[in-house]
Amino acid sequence: MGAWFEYECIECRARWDPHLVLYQCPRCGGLLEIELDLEEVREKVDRGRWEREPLRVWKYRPLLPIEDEGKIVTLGEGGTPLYRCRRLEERWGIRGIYVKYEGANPTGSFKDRGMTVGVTRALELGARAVACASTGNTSASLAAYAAKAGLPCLVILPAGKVAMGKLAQALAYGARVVAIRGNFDRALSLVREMCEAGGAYLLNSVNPFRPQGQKTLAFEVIEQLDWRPPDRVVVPMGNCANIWAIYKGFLEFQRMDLIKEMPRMTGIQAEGAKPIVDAIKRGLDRFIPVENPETIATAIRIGNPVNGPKALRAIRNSGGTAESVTDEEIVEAQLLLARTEGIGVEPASAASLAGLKKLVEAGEVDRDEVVVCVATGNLMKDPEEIVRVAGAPLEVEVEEVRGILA
Ligand code: AN7
Repeated sequence: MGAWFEYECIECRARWDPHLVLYQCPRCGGLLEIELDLEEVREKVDRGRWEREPLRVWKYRPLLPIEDEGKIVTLGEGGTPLYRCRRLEERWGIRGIYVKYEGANPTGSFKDRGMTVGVTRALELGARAVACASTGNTSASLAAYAAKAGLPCLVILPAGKVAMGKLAQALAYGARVVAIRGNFDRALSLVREMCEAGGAYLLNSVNPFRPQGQKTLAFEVIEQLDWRPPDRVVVPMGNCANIWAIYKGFLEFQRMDLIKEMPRMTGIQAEGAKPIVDAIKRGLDRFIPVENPETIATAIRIGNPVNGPKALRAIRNSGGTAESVTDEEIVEAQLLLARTEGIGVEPASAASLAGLKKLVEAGEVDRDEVVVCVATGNLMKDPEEIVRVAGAPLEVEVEEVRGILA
């Protein structure tokens, strides 16, 4: 290998120069991945120094495929808490439940891990603008990092289906925001065509530099659990990059002999948008896209996940599984997590916890396992449904308050 990292096609295994701008394999059209020369990485890692450094994405610089440290665009992402949920463990009778709280990232979701690397790469490759399609969080994150980098940013959203908090973020950070009368899948194919025709650098997760940043979640979990991998990691799936990225992180640590066992990667989708869950349950090699995806968890309202083939590999290669949850189960888990553990997450994030509960009740997950649920985004992103379910506050005249509270 010439450089210490290259593109590799997950289908035909062809390798490509990482200085090209590629979003798919030029030979077969397959999804691309970044492969590192792990021997070279190993030489750069000083384990003793590593363990003393605080958690954050760029702590793992030797495993992050960028070339010019002077170009790094960072808002201080990563280093999110891993909460042990003892009250939930007791309630559900499970040995270990942890929540990796990605809502603590600079723009409130896990996307920041990928964008710090992706936007840095955009600068390295000389991009003059960046773009994405989004159900909300990707656009909020990209808009912030583009602002920090001084790059113009275009985002295409499904009209009326992006939570208010996320929309406000993209607008505040100065992105050019276009809403189409169509769903996310349509928005992505549009922006992809535009980027491939030249112009902007595409920062959806078909760009394999994004998952390279997101894989640091796995590294942090391993360190936070004192180098003992959990039995299972449960991840909500939309476009399906994150479950792959986390799997990839564990795989790299395994290949570097830093861990022995690979956690079982377990993906959760919403009932109305579950092409990957269907493929896993029916043992299919390919998934069948869902025409009109629908769920209250708008972040994962995606019917044709571009990274589906990667998700199927992550789940199958790690001995994991997949499950779907209803909107009711999602909201119930969201409230439960907030009320028993003090952790505020958005609906899509609560899908991981709702899925864990369902899998344990079905006997598919052993109560003796230690499980990490990934809480991908912050409660404050998408507060409307919660206010509706939890009930608006009681509104009274000033003089009436004492009477009510007495
Ligand atoms: C909170 O922002 O696709 O399976 O455009 O915002 O890696 O797609 C968001 C996805 C889970 C799913 N949880 O992750 C977008 C977008 C939250 C999310 C997912 C998303 P992937």
